[in-house]
Amino acid sequence: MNRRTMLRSASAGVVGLLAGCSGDGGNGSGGETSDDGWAGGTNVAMTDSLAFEPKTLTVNVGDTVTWKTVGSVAHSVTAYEEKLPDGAAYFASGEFDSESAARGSYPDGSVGADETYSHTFETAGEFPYFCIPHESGMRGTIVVE
Ligand SMILES: [Cu+2]
Repeated sequence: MNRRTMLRSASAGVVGLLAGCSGDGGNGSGGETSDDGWAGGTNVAMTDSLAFEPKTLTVNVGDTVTWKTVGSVAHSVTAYEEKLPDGAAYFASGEFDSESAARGSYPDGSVGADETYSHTFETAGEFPYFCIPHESGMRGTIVVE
C-alpha cells in the first residue's frame, strides 16, 4: 500500500464517520486527479483527466513499469523514437517497433479501461513518451537510473 492509498483510506474512514451529515463534496479532494490508487512504485496511472500519473517516474535499470487505464477513456503508451537514449529498445503499447507504426495503427495498441501495458527498461536515460489520441497534453517521462 502506498502513501497516497493510506491517506485516501484514512479520509474515507472520516467520511464514513460523518455519513448522514452531508452529501458529496466538502472533503477537500476537489480537483484531485483520480489515479484509483494505482500510481506508486513502478506504476503509472492513465486517468480520465488525460494525464499520466505521475508525469515523471524515476526507476532503476531492469525495472518493469506498468501503466494502467484507471478511468473509462482509452489511452496509449507510445515512446518518442527520436528521443530515446542511444541503444535503447523502442517501446509502445501494442508492441510496435517504431513510433510511425504505432501512430499508423492506432487504435490498435490502445489500452482500455482496467487494462495494463508493461515495459522493462534495460537502458539508463530519459524516455519521453505520449498518448496518441491525447498527445497535445498527455505526455510523460520515465527516467531510468
Ligand atoms: Cu490518453
